[in-house]
Amino acid sequence: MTHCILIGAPVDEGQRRPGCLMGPAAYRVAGLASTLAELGHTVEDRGDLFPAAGRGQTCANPAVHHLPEIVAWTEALRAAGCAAMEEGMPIFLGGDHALALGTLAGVAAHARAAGRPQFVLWLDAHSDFHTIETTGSGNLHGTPLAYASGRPGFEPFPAFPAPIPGRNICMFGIRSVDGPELAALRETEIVVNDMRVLDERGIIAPLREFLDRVRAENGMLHVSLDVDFLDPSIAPAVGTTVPGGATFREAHLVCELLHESGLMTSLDLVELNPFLDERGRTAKLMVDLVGSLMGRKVFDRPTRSF
Ligand code: NNH
Ligand code: MN
Ligand code: MN
Ligand code: MN
Repeated sequence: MTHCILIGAPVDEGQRRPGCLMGPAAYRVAGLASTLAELGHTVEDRGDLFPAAGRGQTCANPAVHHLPEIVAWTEALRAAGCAAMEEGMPIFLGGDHALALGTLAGVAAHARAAGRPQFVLWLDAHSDFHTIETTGSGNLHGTPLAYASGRPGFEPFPAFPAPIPGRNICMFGIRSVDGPELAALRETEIVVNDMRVLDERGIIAPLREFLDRVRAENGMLHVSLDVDFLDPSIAPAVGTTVPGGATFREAHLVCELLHESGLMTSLDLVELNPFLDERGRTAKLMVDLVGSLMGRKVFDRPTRSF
């Protein structure tokens, strides 16, 4: 039984397609709290965060937009995330992926205080490894992993607490990487399980390799689930669809294995844009996946030790 703390983060300024601000409401309508409660968990919904006003920060890259607003979100989510880690498992209801600048900072601050290493599983079509200097779109939802890795070029943001080493970061589902991201990723030890790797090796082996390391090092594990990890045919409600995503069965398998591992300590649900959905099907699928992450299974079987 887990104490699940729902934190709404209606961030919409990290990209240019309005609608992600409706994400937290859509998860609530789709039954997230009752899904968790039916699995035997306690649920505390802390409502939606409301960040302070932006303070006018600027940067050299003219493409970047809404920088002060995203800095304010980062500060608010860092504080809320770090505090929630003391009391249970935060589930951050996005909101676009810029919210992970704050959630990663919050969980990393908590892990540092707890003396445990932080690990990150990034389920996404995109690597989100731009700095605010390299982003060509200027959309800050493409930057959180670079910030969490301690890359320079985030001066307007608070310094990241205990930058996360590349070998503690694992990407899954990647199929869209920009040139500057690729060049920077090559210099890191981040494990990039792109779609080619998943086609060749499947889900289980690469995920076990990563989870074994989390367990061996007694790590905290933050999972960041971007809707565009999923194939657009099953999850249309996202502004940045990329063909060739995870299938229904692959996505559920990831979630089931994560649950079996017992290692996940915090979760982001990001990029859902309910304005683009079809009768709530993407919101419902995301809630269904959270069900698998938190223990729903078709049939009881002995839990295999990882
Ligand atoms: N790499 C692109 C950019 O920075 C796309 C990022 N979009 C995402 N990331 N949806 O998950 O603009
Ligand atoms: Mn703690
Ligand atoms: Mn993303
Ligand atoms: Mn993405």
